[in-house]
Amino acid sequence: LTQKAEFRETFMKKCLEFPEEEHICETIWTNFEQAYVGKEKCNFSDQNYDQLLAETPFKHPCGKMMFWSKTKDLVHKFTKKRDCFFTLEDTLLGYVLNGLSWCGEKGNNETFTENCEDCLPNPVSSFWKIASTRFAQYACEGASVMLDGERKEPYDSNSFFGGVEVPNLQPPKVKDLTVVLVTEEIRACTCDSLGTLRKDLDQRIGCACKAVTKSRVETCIEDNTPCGACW
Ligand code: N1C
Repeated sequence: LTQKAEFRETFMKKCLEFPEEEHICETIWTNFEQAYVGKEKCNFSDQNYDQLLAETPFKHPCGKMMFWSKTKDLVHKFTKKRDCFFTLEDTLLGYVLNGLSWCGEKGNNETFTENCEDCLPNPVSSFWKIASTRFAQYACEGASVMLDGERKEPYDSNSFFGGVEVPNLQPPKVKDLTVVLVTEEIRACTCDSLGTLRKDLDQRIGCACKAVTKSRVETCIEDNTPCGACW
């Protein structure tokens, strides 16, 4: 199997798991491929994904969004099989492309899955940048973010969350942000103590911080604690 055939199989298998109809996955694959095939992997433009994103609109409730930064495994364990929060990886494209790496090359129609991310912007970084932008723009009402309270700077203005998603939250559509700060020990937290978050977030968007221990979140995952009852 060529890298492309193997990559296509992975893509289709994950797409069908979602669960989508076969012809929809075929269409998405075609749009996905045309974004990067035959193009140089370096200096990649976000606009290459416009068609793909236009053909694959978000369908989850805009008032149940969960962002994250440096809490990838925990947040996905938490949102999985729950309908109270949706991360980008709980949407079709985010689910399919999470953990994958892809790029093309000028002059041929191959797909490569290695060394795709050794220059910036590349097809992978561009995808997460544009997908995160659109994901944040789609948010409404109350949004949440899970941050790692054990880091020196749980909120990093240079992360995808701080640099791309926070500036793309649209007030007055988005009313407030709940920060779920995951810690080892029980403690208090405020949005003002999270670096430049309060400054980076539009003044019209309210902000509340809730500290919750990692073991509490793990218990909520195990017990399938209902929405809103974990913190
Ligand atoms: O830089 P980050 O986290 O703050 O980005 C996370 C933020 C989330 O809210 C997502 O909506 O941005 C979105 N996002 C993804 O959904 C995603 N899936 C996989 C951003 N990045 C994503 N990845 C990969 O993880 C991607 O390759 C990028 O480089 C990392 C970012 O993880 P992070 O630094 O923990």
